[in-house]
Amino acid sequence: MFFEILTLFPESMEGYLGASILGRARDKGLVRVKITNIRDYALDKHQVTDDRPYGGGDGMLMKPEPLAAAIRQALPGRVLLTSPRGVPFNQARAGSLTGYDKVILVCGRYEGVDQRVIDLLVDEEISIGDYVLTGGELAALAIIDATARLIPGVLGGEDSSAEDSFSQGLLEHSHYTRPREFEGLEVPEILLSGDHARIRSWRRMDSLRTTLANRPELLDSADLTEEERTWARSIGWKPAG
Ligand code: 4GO
Repeated sequence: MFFEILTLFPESMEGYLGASILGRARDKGLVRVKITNIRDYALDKHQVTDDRPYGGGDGMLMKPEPLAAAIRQALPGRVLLTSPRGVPFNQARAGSLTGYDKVILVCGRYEGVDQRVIDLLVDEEISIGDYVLTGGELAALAIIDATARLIPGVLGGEDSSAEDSFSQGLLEHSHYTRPREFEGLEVPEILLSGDHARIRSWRRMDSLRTTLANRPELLDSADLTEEERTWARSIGWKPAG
């Protein structure tokens, strides 16, 4: 899969993309990343990329011509703009993006981009959460990271992402490694038992418990057995509707 990032701050991206799992995925040729400096497409002598908003107001906008030229040279591909106005990014959207050969990520700066570039060239505006960043770069990295790790071969195991948080509609169960006792806290006995059926059911209950505590709304759309629903109610879940 090929990601092309359009940014005014190319130097901010390479460190993260070159490290660890993503770096190895690139070395293996499973993921290709190109970082394009939008400023290279500003054709005036001073390579201006910003301008003042029509209608007034604070701050500057990305002017349309350099941005449109940068996007057009990257086509064909699925064009995403990272923006707090976008549709929420989630695990399902990451999964859908793996269906494209090329994803072009436009990183906004200043107060945002001229709407006509969005109307003409952007396929979807995506938000990584309800907060405002100084630029779209971190959001683009999050989208690339979440998507790339779903590509077969990028993570270690055969199907290493299958038990992630969200992939079953619930948050993931807790994890423990050695030592058996750490600062007075013991690893749950069941995990040492070697009884895989009981371990599976402990993990499922832990997952339900954590989801109820942190993201109770997820339980309403999770695929739960009648037994699990009864148990979740017994620990305080109040189903919606
Ligand atoms: C994306 C971009 C937040 C997100 C951004 C987000 N802030 N929640 N900032 O995905 C236009 C100029 C947007 C800075 C950019």
